[in-house]
Amino acid sequence: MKLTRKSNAAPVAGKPALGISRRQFMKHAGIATGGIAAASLMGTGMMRRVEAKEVPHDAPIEVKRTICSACAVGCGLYAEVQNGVWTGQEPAFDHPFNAGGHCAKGAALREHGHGEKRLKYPMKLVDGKWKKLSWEDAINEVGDQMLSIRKESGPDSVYFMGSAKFSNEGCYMYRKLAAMWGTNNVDHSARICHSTTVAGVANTWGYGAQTNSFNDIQNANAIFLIGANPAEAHPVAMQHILIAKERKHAKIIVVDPRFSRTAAHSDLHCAIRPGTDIPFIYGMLWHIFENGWEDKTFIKQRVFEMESIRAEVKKFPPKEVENITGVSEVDVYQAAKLMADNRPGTVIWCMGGTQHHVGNANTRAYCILQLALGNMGVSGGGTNIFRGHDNVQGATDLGLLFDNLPGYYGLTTGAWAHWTHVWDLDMAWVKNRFDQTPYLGKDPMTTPGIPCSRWHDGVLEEKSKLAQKDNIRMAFFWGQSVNTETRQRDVRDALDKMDTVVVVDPFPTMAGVMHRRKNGVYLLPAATQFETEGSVSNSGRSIQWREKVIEPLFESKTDLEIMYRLAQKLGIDEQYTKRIAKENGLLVIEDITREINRGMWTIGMTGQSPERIKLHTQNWGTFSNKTLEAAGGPAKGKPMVYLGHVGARQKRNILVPKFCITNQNT
Ligand SMILES: Nc1nc2c(c(=O)[nH]1)N[C@H]1C(S)=C(S)[C@@H](COP(=O)(O)OP(=O)(O)OC[C@H]3O[C@@H](n4cnc5c(=O)[nH]c(N)nc54)[C@H](O)[C@@H]3O)O[C@H]1N2
Ligand SMILES: Nc1nc2c(c(=O)[nH]1)N[C@H]1C(S)=C(S)[C@@H](COP(=O)(O)OP(=O)(O)OC[C@H]3O[C@@H](n4cnc5c(=O)[nH]c(N)nc54)[C@H](O)[C@@H]3O)O[C@H]1N2
Ligand code: SF4
Ligand SMILES: [Mo]
Repeated sequence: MKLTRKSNAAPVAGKPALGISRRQFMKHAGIATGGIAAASLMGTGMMRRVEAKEVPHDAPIEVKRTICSACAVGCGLYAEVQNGVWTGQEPAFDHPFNAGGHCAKGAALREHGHGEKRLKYPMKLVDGKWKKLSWEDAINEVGDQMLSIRKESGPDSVYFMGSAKFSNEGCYMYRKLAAMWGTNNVDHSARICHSTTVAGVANTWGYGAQTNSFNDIQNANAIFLIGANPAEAHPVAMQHILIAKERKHAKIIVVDPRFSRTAAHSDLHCAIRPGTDIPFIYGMLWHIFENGWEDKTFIKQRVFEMESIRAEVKKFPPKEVENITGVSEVDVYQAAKLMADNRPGTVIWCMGGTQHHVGNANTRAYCILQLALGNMGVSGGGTNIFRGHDNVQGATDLGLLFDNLPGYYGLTTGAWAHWTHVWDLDMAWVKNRFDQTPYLGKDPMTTPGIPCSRWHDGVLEEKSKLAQKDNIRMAFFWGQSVNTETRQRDVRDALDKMDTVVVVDPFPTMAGVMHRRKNGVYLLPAATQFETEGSVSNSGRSIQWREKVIEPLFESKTDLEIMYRLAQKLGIDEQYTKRIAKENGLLVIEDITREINRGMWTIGMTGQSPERIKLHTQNWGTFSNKTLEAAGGPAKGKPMVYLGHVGARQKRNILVPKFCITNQNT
């Protein structure tokens, strides 16, 4: 059946179009490269012929292994492709994380491959109207605009908003692109998500990441969730929590102002007043110390400064805690006792803990609770911080941040020298890419850029107050939108004021439309991660490979291709890709993974070769759902590829904290 139509009306649900229902249309046809008319952004004059690919019923099914992109659990799924069209999907029954489970978000993944709302080709806003343009013109115009702003205002006047939706390779190359353009004005959504955790936990454990794996939660006897609602936000992680409840009778304590869907599964729900997490934790510690429930041996052997905490906790007796948090003495006591009686216990937090002006301190308080109970460095214990986007762990690890280079190397001259060496470049060349004049006494290359939560201040603030030559005049919104930020009026004013706005996204996001501009907005269609391949790090630090499911839809291009084309236009492609091979004019993704491995010594991301990651992905079924260790097959005896300190506990992917000073495990 060949489907071709001229009408601009999309088939309506349930109503026959072309003699078939929309459901049949989607099921049997799918949409392939070439385009379907979009009823969304384009005027009717811009509608194009629909060219849906023919998929006979008996077309052979090719099965691709990919990873859900909707949250950081990293569930595996089998994508079914017929004749180049993504026609079906199954949750992977043999995947060690999800074991055939999927949530509603994961079940809807194939939507990415339908293309109904996708951006189809490069467009720009001209006198209030969207105009189609070729990729060549788009790259030329955007690049020329960058170069002219660079000449007048310096490299810091271009902002690189990046994405936790990129693959590891995409994150790394985006950070590198900003570095080689000569700016630290690059960031992504971790800033408004878990950056408080990353800093707080790095202060405590040495590396800001979830310490154990999702699967290891099955080994916990107590599960303490504070400011997290995985029943809705990380549903497959909730499965591991419920397994612990069912098999081990693990006690579940939920500390949340709301009676959430997660709280509905709890043994104890403490409805604290929002923002009172620290007094609540100190209230628990008060009972722990008062009753001698702390792990004295653990503290003696492995914890510094618990005496200072003990002194501080004295200021939080039950009446005071009830007064601040609104939770009764009985409930706070009960929370402490359940954790003390059911060790090892794990502590889980998410946005209810991080999105506060004291978010950093919140995360440190949660860690202190675990140190007092001796719940660290053990299976079933740990601080299990559920990250948000599918690759927010990877994006953070790979330094897609305004104050870091990949691997948390910071921005010192030594850190730059390290990465310049990895890139096989001359340090003077990289340094020269940056503005040469110090601003407010600071050297631009070693000065943190502007965070993604405040990029608009870089546009609107008086320029004499900025540690850069001029205001931000142009920004890329590359896989991160602006509706997710606070201070929306400032965001809109900033979008209005800039010379140029460039959205690089599979969808025409809010950044493309919430301004009041008539000109100077570009929409560049990015392919999703299902139209390319690469590695992705889940919240538990496991690294997996996504196979390419389908070719980029419509005229979209992969993030890496767009970055490479831009680098070519800017005349920095040779340096940008010096150690990376090219095939058919595109970067060899595995070479990027190899380059990452050459530089990431700090967090042990040095043995994660593309071959090893692919091997593990090809053999999901051999890894245990409980320990993540392969029971047989080519990876027999090995844990699933993951990041972090290597120690005796590596089989269950447990990060052995630096804070613990014994040499027992490391
Ligand atoms: N369906 C869906 N799933 C998602 C996402 C999505 O957009 N949709 N986004 C993903 C991302 S990026 C993230 S970061 C995660 C977020 O995942 P979660 O953080 O688990 O979800 P939230 O609903 O943001 O917040 C969790 C809980 O914090 C509580 N809370 C609010 N204030 C406080 C407080 O002061 N103290 C305490 N203790 N609790 C408080 C709220 O009542 C809420 O129940 O979800 C991921 N999964
Ligand atoms: N009011 C409110 N604001 C919030 C939050 C909240 O709970 N409430 N949560 C905060 C949190 S925790 C977070 S993490 C942030 C999230 O902030 P954002 O990251 O801005 O959130 P998303 O809307 O998921 O944006 C991701 C974008 O990436 C695009 N995308 C998907 N795949 C790809 C790809 O392969 N390539 C490219 N180039 N783009 C891709 C998507 O189309 C989408 O536009 O929001 C924060 N802001
Ligand atoms: S839990 Fe997360 S990764 Fe798993 S299917 Fe749901 S959204 Fe996807
Ligand atoms: Mo997030």
